Amino acid sequence: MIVRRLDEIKNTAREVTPESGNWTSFRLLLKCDAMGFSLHETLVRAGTVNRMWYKHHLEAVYCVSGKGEVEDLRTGAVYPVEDGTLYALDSHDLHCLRALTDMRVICVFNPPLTGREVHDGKGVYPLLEEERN
Ligand code: 9YT
Repeated sequence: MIVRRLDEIKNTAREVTPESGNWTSFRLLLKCDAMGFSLHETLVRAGTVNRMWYKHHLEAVYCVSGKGEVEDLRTGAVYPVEDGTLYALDSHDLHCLRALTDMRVICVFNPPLTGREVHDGKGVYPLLEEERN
């Protein structure tokens, strides 16, 4: 059994902030944990606009605090996101998450992230095979 607390992974390699500073993600479960998915708590900072396209991954995002909106960039549909809202990118949807306040979201990725992925210019994470702890 794996038991892990957020405060144990703060300031470790499992805490990731991109160069933009738009968000910080705490990777509670990664590929190396061999669960078949990764699970993250992500703080998305107020006022940020985050265009993402997970070409290689499915992602589910469950908001537990804050307010924002997610736009499906294919259809133009905009959905409010707040405590209790889930969105699932079941079609590798190109999307944009706008945070109106600081938001805490719980994210699940399949296949799991290794923890070393960095968004490219299109907001895509590459598919990485190697792991690190
Ligand atoms: C929903 C969101 O903020 N995605 C960007 C970061 C992602 N949650 C991650 O890499 O953990």
